[in-house]
Order: sequence, then structure tokens, then C-alpha cells
Amino acid sequence: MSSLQAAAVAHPNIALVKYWGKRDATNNRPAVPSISVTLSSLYTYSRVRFDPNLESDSFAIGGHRDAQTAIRVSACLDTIRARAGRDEFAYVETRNNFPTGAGLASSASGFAALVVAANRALRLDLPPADLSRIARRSSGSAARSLYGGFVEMPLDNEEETAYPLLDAEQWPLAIVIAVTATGAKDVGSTEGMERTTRTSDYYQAWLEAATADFATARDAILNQDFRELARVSERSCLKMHGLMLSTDPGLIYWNEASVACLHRIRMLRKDGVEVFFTMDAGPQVKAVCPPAYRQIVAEALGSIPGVTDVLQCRLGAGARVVEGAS
Ligand code: 2P0
Repeated sequence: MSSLQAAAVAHPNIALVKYWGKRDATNNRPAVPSISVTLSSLYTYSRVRFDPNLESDSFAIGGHRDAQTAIRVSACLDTIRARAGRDEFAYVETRNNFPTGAGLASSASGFAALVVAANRALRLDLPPADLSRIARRSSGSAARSLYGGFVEMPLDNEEETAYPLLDAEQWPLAIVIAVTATGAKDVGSTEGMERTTRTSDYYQAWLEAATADFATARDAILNQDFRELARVSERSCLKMHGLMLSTDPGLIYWNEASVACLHRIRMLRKDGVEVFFTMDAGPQVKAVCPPAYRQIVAEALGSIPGVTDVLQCRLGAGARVVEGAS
């Protein structure tokens, strides 16, 4: 058996300042800067084994083949193989402990775990910024899952990569996720972004406002100013969904329960609970709050009709090797 193997774990991340749109689709470069929090609890485990006897890459997720994702996985491995000067194909086995392709950032944790495992398996020893950049070419949000806590991905004249912004321990917020549907979404992020860029009348305005939202959220995080972070995060989320709605045909990622959750979170805030919402390209609602409010928020969201599960997370760590010769 080949010894060119390793396994890694990575957590999904949730953007507070959203990435939606590409300035260079070929190299998957984002059109806007973004900021995220990496979650604990939810994870992707990815095991990579390069084997000189293989004639092509072999990819399975949760024990099942997925031809579409396999193409993206091979393209990512090609970059890593080129950096290592190797040509062996690989077995890649991946599993998620949460729903895949349902707006819970499974591609972020998936590609972050893949690059970390492949880097170790081939003894490449690339620095995190390089791994983040490689992950970004496969999935923009994956660049951010390389790191724990609060993470930023500014625009860059050369090529975007993500950086750690503030450690989880320094501002240990909690995230409560209201699951309102577990099926895969109709329109994936990549296709959705392409459609938005091509058809939305609001796209230019979205681009113009993004840098200011990024700077405001960045300052709010560094100052640990919850109220300001709540304001700018909800605004970025709602603007992104406004943009999605203005796409032709419109992208409606919300269901009835999602909308009820948004209203409930605003009611909680009126009642003095420090909490804000965010949503991505799927119907799940993520509530961010100081840990002291986590239980109140979880109970409130769990009582809403259509909410099938409530997941509670803290801020998690970055992607890391869990098995593999060093
Ligand atoms: C984000 N999303 O910032 C935004 C908010 C979804 C909504 O990044 O095309 O799956 O592979 O780069 O990484 C989801 O986008 O998209 C995403 P690609 P990806 O988290």
C-alpha cells in the first residue's frame, strides 16, 4: 500500500460579509471581499491516498460516487500534483457530518480538507496562504475554511487568498443554525453567481458597496463591537439576497420557515437578546450571538413550524491533518 496518504478535517464557514460574484470565472476570483466565521461541530473528513497503480482519480462522498464533484476534485488535485511534481492519481474518500449541498457550506469544508490532506500526503508542506489560494480556485468560500475563528478574504491584485482576522478564543461567539430543509438546492452557488453577474440590474451597486461593508465589519470584529457587526452582517446578507432576487430568473433560496426565523430573530433582538441572522445560498438560517444567549435563541428557532433541526456551534478551528505520516 502506498504511504502517500493522509486525512484532514475542515469545518464549514459562514460569511458575515458575503461573497457573491466573480471577477474572473476561469480562475475563480471573487468580485467582492468577504469575512466569515469558521464553525465548530460540523465537519468534513477527507482521506487522500495517491497510488501509482490508479489510472484516474477515484472520489466518493459518504460512500457514494458523485461524478460532478469528482471533476472539481481532480482539478484541485492537478494543481497540487503540479506543485509537487508528481503524477499519481488518488483515492479520495470524503464524509460530512451534516447535509451536503444545502446551504451549509459543504464545498468550503470539503475543498479545505482536500487540499490539507493532499498537501500532507505528498509531503508538500505548502504554507496555509498557498493552500487557501489553491482551495479558492475550486470553491471561493473554501479559502476561508483553512483558518479558525474570524477570517477575511480581501481582494488582491495578484490572486485572492484568505487570512486569519481574529482568533476564536478572543471573541467566542456562538452560532445557532435552524435547519429548514435538507435536500440539495436547485441552483448551486457557482451557477447562481454566474446568472446574477449576467442578468441582475443591481450587480454594479453590489460591487460598489462591498468594500465599505468589508471595512466596517472588519473594524467591528477587531473592536468586538457586536451591535455594529450585527448591523453590517444583516445588511450584507439582505443585500446579497436582494441581488439574488433581482437575477433573471430570480433566485429564491428562502422558504416559509426561513422567513419566520428572520422575523423571530429580529423580535428577540427587540426584547434585548444580542443576536443577528445570516443566510446563504440555501434555506437554513444562521443566528450569531454571544454564548450566554445561545439557549434562548435555539429554543426560539426550534419552536418555529418547519424548523426540523437546530444545530449549535461555537467558532471552530482551521483545517488540519488528522492522520498521515509527517
Ligand atoms: C459566502 N457563498 O460568502 C457566499 C454566500 C454562498 C452565499 O461562498 O462558485 O460554493 O465554488 O466559488 O464557494 C458559496 O460559494 O462558490 C459562497 P464557488 P462557493 O459564503
